[in-house]
Amino acid sequence: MRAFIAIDMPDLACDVLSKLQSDLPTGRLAPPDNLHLTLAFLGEQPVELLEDAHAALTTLDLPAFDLQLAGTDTFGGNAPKVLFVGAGPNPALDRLHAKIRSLLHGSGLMLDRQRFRPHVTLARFPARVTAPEMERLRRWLLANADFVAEPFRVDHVTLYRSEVGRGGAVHDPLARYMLT
Ligand code: 3AM
Repeated sequence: MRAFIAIDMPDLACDVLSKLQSDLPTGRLAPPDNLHLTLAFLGEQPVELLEDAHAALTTLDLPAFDLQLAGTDTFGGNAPKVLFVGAGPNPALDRLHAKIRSLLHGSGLMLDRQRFRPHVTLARFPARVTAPEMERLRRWLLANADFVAEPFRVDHVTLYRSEVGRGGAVHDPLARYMLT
């Protein structure tokens, strides 16, 4: 089963992000139901291992905190793959990320070593983005570089199953872990 752990976007954040998406000049938009901030991508794993990970995650014992989405950027440099909204510096978010990784490692799940770049993906791009599209994207990024959302409370994280099909990924929540 392909799985990941993420922070869900509350309705208000979804509305703001959908509005940002609405004037995006190019790219395949992430559906509103799929908007999330990934904390850990577990990849394809045997169900037994995911059950162990779930048991470990039930011991998650961290406080709820506020999260502010801010800024827009792309991954992929000159060949952008993903357009996203970032998050301002947030030690509580970093602690949550580190704790989840450590719980997953403790349960036997090996994760890729990657720098944590907290983000909410708004759109994905095909392998080839044409020059006019790139120019429109550049303008959009300039116009939205100072984007700042209202902070919202993060009081849980969600374990998702991700099924990749022809129409994109479908995310099914499997379990929720509360922050107190
Ligand atoms: O948070 P986003 O939507 O950017 O890109 C995938 C998505 O991230 C990412 O996991 C999230 C839920 O699918 N993802 C997919 N394959 C990945 C991989 N091999 C990956 N992240 C890291 N390594």
